Amino acid sequence: MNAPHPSAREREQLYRDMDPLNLTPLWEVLHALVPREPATPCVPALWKWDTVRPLLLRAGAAITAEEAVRRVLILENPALRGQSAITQSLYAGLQLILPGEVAPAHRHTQSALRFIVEGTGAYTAVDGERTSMRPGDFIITPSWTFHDHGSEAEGPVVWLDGLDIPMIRFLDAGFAENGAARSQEVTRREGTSFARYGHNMAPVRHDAPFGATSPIFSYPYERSREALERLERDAPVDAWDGVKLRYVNPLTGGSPMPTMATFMQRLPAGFRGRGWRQTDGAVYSVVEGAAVVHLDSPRGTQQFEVGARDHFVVPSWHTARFESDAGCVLFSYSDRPVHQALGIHKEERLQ
Ligand code: 1HN
Repeated sequence: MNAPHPSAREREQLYRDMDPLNLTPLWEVLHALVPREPATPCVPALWKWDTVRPLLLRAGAAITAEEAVRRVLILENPALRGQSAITQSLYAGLQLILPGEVAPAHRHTQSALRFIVEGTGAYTAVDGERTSMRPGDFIITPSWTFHDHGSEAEGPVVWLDGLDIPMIRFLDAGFAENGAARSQEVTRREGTSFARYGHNMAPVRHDAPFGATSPIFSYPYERSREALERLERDAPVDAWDGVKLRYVNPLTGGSPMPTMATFMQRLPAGFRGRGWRQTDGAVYSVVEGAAVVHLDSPRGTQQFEVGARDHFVVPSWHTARFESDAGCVLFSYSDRPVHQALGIHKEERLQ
């Protein structure tokens, strides 16, 4: 090898001299700091229900909900192992609760969503009000509200937990505390919040009880499904998304949680979607039916064949396209509200 150019040798000495002072030259890292376009380290990933479910049930035999506090298998992005993250900003896990169990009350700064995957008859209690869980229901735990879960079901109940854990960790802004009792005392009958806020009406003299988070804890699948079915029948189908609706905070029209947006969409039978990409990486739970997800990025092309209760992640700025022969319903969540609050959200739809 040739001897380094004098200026190169000088530079290396300069770097060595500044290093102990915790100084480093910007020009060596500038390109990576300000990429021409998003270059996420996250990779697409798929968790098939058939392979995850037996492990969840084994976890049910290995530890009680009480001992685990939350009996969850974390869906870790293969490129972010050890970070409890499915994207750079989002956490995802599958939680199991068995008949008679209680996951004890606590609260934390992190916002959580639950999307029910299997089983009926478990409940979550938020701020003294219980909500029953049914497959396809989308349920919210607002930041800093006490919550506990319990099950009076016949069999296992599993839901997807979506939290903004990596985001709150990044901001070093997390607090948590345990509740005084294992299960919260019930102070409002089930359905009270839904009656107050869930019918395109709102109490005349109530402020937002949970600040920036929706006052509705549960968005039942029955209603989302009905809306999607009607729109598939009676309105134009979008060439990229099929029929896609976003869940809203009824008091603001914005996302149900300040850090996470949630969506449900229906791909009609025979759907051949066009490609799109967006800056918000998204986590998907397949509710019904089956689809093929085509993914493209500079790293390559992939296809996921997905069916009911499978989970997958579409990272930031990866081009995705959906196809479905039999029809499919997809739930998804992302950090889009944060992108929008910062004025940096970007979406491209390919023709
Ligand atoms: C949590 O509180 C729940 O309440 C689930 O069910 C998953 C992951 C990390 C931190 C808190 C729950 C969680 C969590």
